[in-house]
Amino acid sequence: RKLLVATKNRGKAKEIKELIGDFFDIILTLSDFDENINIIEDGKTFEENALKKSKTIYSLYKLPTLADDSGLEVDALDGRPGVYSARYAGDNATDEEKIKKLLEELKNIPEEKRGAQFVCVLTFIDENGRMYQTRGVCRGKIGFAPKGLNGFGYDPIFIPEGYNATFAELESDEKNRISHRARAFEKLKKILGEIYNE
Ligand code: ITT
Repeated sequence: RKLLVATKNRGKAKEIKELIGDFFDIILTLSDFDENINIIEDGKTFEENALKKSKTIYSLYKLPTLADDSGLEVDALDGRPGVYSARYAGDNATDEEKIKKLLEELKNIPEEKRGAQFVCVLTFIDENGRMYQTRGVCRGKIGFAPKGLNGFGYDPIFIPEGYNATFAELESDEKNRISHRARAFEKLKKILGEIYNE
């Protein structure tokens, strides 16, 4: 069985492959099968954007399709950057530039007000065009300087609740036990188990 994953983000793609389990024999991401497609993510919610990405790819290929729309919601910024997390510092900005901009915006915010959460919404469309959506959240806080080399995106400044280390300081197995993406996958895997009777 084949799965198409509607993502161009390599950090995300790696985690998706680690988290999805044994339901699919072949997992392809956009860089494998459609590297030039450009899906405009203009939705106001993670749900809208994940649906748009998965629908676009499903309608072209009619194969099981998964999309992940995710982002970081910072309490002191009323939930920003949220759905704009990828483009927060401009369209072609690096992760380092995004992190720098966020730390600058939060420079006068004390530790107790630096709460934040990562959100991940997964949309799966099966071979018959049925759509399923799950959401996972991971609470934590924003550190004062980037730490760690693992992961991607905002991982070097996100300290998950109950830890004294950033996501980028955790081993990928550990992040994959507690992350927003892990939680969304726990729910999705129950659904996949029912669909595919495993
Ligand atoms: P695709 O749409 O191609 O999947 P993208 O990077 O544009 O890739 P999103 O629109 O969902 O994906 O943006 C999510 C952004 O939120 C992503 O670029 C990261 O900066 C951030 N993000 C999401 N999950 C993250 C995680 O687990 N760790 C760190 N940053 C994360």
